[in-house]
Parts: sequence; structure tokens; C-alpha cells
Amino acid sequence: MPARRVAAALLVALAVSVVAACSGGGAGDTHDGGGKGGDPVERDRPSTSSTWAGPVLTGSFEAVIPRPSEVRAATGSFVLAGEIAVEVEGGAPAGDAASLLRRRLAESGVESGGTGGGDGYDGSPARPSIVLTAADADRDLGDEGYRLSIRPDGVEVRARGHDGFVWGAQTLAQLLPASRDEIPEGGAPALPAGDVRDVPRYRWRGVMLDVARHFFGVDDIERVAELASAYKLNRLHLHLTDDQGWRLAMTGHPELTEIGSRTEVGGGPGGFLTQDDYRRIVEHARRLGVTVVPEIDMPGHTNAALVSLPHLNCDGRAPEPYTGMAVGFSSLCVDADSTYTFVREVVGELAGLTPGRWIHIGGDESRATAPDGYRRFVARALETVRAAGKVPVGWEEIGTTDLSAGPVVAQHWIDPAPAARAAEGGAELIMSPANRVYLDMKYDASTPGNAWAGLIDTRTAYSWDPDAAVPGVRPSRVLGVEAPLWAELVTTRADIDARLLPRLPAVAEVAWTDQGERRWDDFRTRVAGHAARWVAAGYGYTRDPDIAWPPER
Ligand code: TNX
Repeated sequence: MPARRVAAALLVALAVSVVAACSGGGAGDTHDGGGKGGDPVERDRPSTSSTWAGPVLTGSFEAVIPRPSEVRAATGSFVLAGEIAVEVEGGAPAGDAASLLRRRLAESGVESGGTGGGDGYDGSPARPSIVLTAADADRDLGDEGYRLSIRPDGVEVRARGHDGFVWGAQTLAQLLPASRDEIPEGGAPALPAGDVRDVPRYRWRGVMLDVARHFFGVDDIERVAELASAYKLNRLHLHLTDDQGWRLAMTGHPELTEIGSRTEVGGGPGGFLTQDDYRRIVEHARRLGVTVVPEIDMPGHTNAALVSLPHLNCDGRAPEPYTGMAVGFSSLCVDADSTYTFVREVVGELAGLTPGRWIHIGGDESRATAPDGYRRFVARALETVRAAGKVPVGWEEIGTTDLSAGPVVAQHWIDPAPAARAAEGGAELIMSPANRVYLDMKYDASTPGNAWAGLIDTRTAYSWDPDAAVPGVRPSRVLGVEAPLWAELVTTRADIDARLLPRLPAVAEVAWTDQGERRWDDFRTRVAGHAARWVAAGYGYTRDPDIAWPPER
């Protein structure tokens, strides 16, 4: 039996003993499964409470998604009673993780204070604490790995970088109750004791939101970023422009939003992000460990730009606005110098607004561009992105061009041939196979969505190996995984939730957890328990019949 299974068995035993202790109702009942290590219940019993209902073990390491690399259970639990100190030690880059933890603790009804976020912890060593501390010597953790140690007398999160601390905090958050309603009056949540060491499989773990086909604003985008971060996804790719709309204000070309943002699929009002909106999203996501990757799709998928700026058309005449769902009919005029001036100005502005390393230039389905012109256009667009100090990303079609001029990332979605060519040409690959992770697809015939890439139930989204997604590509060329949500048929926040949950956590585990550590039968059991968290946090989800969900409340 692998160590993790033993740990799981121990935890189940522990949980049962805690529940028994709690329902026994006695103050001073042990909650540590009969182990040694002091009596944290006595120590933590709030003196003001007349009816101390005892600790409630609310989470288990088994339930954490994505499944951590290594878990070892220990004896006892850390009881979250009284005010918990959340402290950042020795200047570790953990302020955002500490704030996140305090936010989650508050949602669970736990008071917290502490250093590193300016909320006035007095430094008293007597209080039970969660300490975030640098693990610089532990090079194997990389920028995103973390260690977690939970003991009856304290919790420690160790990492080397900002994002590692955030992921450690997100694991802790999943051990907290889904909501304060889970804790009986006078009780307190308790975290199971144990050790976690956790490092991601892939560096790129993304979700894409199409805000062009239907517009979604700051709040909706930030909700997606929160969800991504909760499951340790570290990229939010925003598909900002398409035939149906241009969604980011450009100082140099106000027409793009004055005209090009006022349409969307089906004839709705459209909309756009101001540059301040965009900056806000980028900063909010950054604090959550998520890098925004903006996409300006070119030279095809450009009808909204062509409507707004007639000079981008070879004949100088603006086409009609487009609110349908077809693809492949528009193209920038790839032979005109003014097109490249436009690309330089737009990419330059976007690079200035974007602290992340990547700018996505699209490049997909340019069926209205002559192949020769397409190759020249892509070469110049990639060069423009590099000149702006960023690494270019493009859909797999860019693999039909010469990619040898510099670093580049290609995103596989439908055809392994250009994706493999891109990798041979030096590109790193993001795997977004449409028949696995296009989350705009229906789960089954009864749910709404697209269907051209097949039906994608949670099991299908979970059960594949990114290293094998494009035959013949060396695993070292596989940068990671991304799940796109195209929005032709996605019009509301509820639609976003239903498409992403539960499939996004499934994809997150594909991207984080080693292939040999993942099994559908096990994931399917674990994910059911997350529904209560989603609902408490205000997200809806699809009740995929393959998963034994708790009864609807
Ligand atoms: C293909 S994927 C597209 C998108 C559509 C999507 C709908 C890709 C690079 N292009 O333009 O929105 O299918 O499923």
C-alpha cells in the first residue's frame, strides 16, 4: 500500500474519532485519535464560551485538489479556536498568501491577525499560529512548490517564491470548512496534522476566457481568476478580440472600442475593459498567483478591428459588424505597411499594460489569409512581440511558419501536425486538445454548449496525458496545459460556472499532479466534496451524473 493510502486510512480513522469525540460533546474530550502531543483542546478552549462543543475536523488531505505530490499524516490536529496569528517570517514573499489565508479563515468564522499584512498582531508567542517562512535552501521546490506542516501547536508553510506560498495557502484553505455553518455553535474547525510536500508537474496551468464572443467584465473575470487560483492554475489567458468584438481600450486607437466593442454574438450590447479595468484584473490575479496572458487574435478573427479601422482592409472599406458564430472569414491586410504599424502600436500598448512575460497573437483559422501572406505576417508579429520585451504565444497554426527566430510558445488545439512542427521548430507547447479541454463543449447531450469537438464529461477532461497529446513531441517541450472557455454560447455568469465546474478542477489536477498519481475513480470521489465549497463561495456547477454529488440543498 503506498504511503498516501496509509495516510488516507489514518485520516479517515482520525476523522471518525474526532466526530465521535465531538458528538460525545464533552469539553476536554480528546480529538487526537488517542495519540500523544498534549491536549490542544484544553489549551484552545475559549474561556468565554460556556458550551465548548469541541473541534471539528473539517478537511482531509485526501480531499485536496489537485492531489499533492506527497502527504504524510501525523497525530492530532491544529484547532482554530481563539484568534489565530498568521505571521510572515524573515521577509518571505508571502504577504499575499497571508492575506488570502486571513480571508479564508474569516469565511470559516475564525478570527486571525498577524504580521506581514499590517493588521496589528502584537507578536505574542503564546497564540496558536500559522507561520509562512522562506525555504530558500530547498531548491527542489522551485518557484511554485511548497511544504506544509500541521501540528497541534502550529502550522508552517514553507516556499521559495510568492506563488509557492499562495499554493500552500490554497491547500490550507481546502482543509478549512466550506462555510462557517459546518461548525456547530461553540465549536471550532481543526486542521488534520500532517506534512505535505507539493510541486507541480507543469509550469503552465491555464484557463482561457473568451470575452470577445460575449463580453464579460471585471467581476466575472476576477471570479474566474479566484477559481483558477483555488485549484493552483497559474495562467489566465484572456481572448480579448475576435470577429464579434474588440474588448480592450487602446489609447492610440479609440475606434477599436468606440465602434468595435459594441457587438457580440446574437446582437447583444457588447462592452469593453478600460485600461484601468485591465490593470485591476492583472493585479488581482497576480496576488492570487495567476499571470494574465492577453490575446489579440491576428491576422484572422479580426472583423471587429476591420469594422473600426477601415485602413486595415486591403480595399480600405470597412465590412459590416458581425454577430454570428462562423470563423475564418476575416483577415488584416497582410501586405500593407500600415497593418504592421497597427500591430506594433497595439502590441506596444498591451506590453506596457502587462507585467506578465507573454503576449498571445492568436494566428488560428486564418482561412481568409493567403498562406504566403500568413507566414510573413506571423514572422513579423512574433518579432514585434519580442521587440516589446515579451515572449509570443500563438495557436498551433503558427507551426506552419518559420519559428526559428526566437523563443515562442505554440498552443495545440485540434491538429497534431502543425503543433509537432512548431515543437520541432523550437516552440514549447501548451496542450489544449479540443476533445479534452474545450470547456465550451457539452458534458453530454442534455447539457448546453458546443459539440463539434465531441462531448466532454468530467471523466474525459480528466483522463488523458498531456505528454502524449501530440505524438512524437519530447516531454521536455511540453510547457503545460490550458482549458479554453469559448463564449459563443456562454452568456451569463451561471453559464461560466456550469462549464467550468467540475471540469476545471479536473484539468487542474491533470496539469499539477504526476500522471502515475492520478486515477479517475479516486478523483471522482474527491471532487464530490468540493461542491459544498463552490456553493458556499457562490459558484454554480454541473451535476455530472458520473459523480456522486451530495444532495442538493
Ligand atoms: C475554435 S480554437 C476556435 C474558436 C472557437 C471555438 C469554438 C481556436 C483556436 N479557434 O474560434 O470559438 O473553436 O469551440
